Amino acid sequence: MKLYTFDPAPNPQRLKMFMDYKGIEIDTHQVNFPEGEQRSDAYKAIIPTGTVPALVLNDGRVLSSVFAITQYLEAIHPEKPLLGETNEERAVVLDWNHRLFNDVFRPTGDALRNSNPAFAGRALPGALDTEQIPALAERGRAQLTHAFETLNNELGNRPFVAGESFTMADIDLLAVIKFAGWAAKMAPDESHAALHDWQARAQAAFDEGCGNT
Ligand SMILES: N[C@@H](CCC(=O)N[C@@H](CS)C(=O)NCC(=O)O)C(=O)O
Repeated sequence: MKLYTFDPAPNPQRLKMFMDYKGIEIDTHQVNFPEGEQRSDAYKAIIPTGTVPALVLNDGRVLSSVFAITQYLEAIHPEKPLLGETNEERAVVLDWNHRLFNDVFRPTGDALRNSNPAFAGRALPGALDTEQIPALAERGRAQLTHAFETLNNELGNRPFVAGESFTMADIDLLAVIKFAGWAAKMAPDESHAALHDWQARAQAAFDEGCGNT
């Protein structure tokens, strides 16, 4: 099994936090993003999507999404579960993974990649080169504003994103708030008290789980 990743990028961050919390170590190649290694023919011959993270299984099959990689790793390392323990919890965590990816991660990526000159000609992650569409950056920012508002309303009534326990849904939200901070220069403001309280609680639970306290 071999992991291809670039730890500072946002989706790799989600996976790194999952692995750090659970104490999982894997033979890893850090893809050289600054030099565009993910866009090279050699990389795409191994990982056709040209994205990170990607996990090559022992039988040669490739997993190219954090969703699938975390499902697989949780199945073979069930200790310190992060994806829920009952059928209902697993479904709720999966629902949050999907929602946070579509409604918060992707809009943040849109805001960055459709406005920053560094992404001119490659406004989408991966192998398809596309031009920037400035209106998508605006739409991404509007989606982020809406997401902070709705998350703040929802997180006032329970300790963690998916309920009573710290899960991958909390890791996803911690990671995307960090991503939005540098990529879109947007963060929860003083009106988002519940979101701030949750953030402190979730960060403490993460640090404790990693053994950093
Ligand atoms: N669906 C993938 C998304 C992977 C993705 O978009 N990765 C970005 C880094 S966060 C990437 O590889 N970008 C390549 C590029 O910008 O060239 C997942 O769930 O992990």
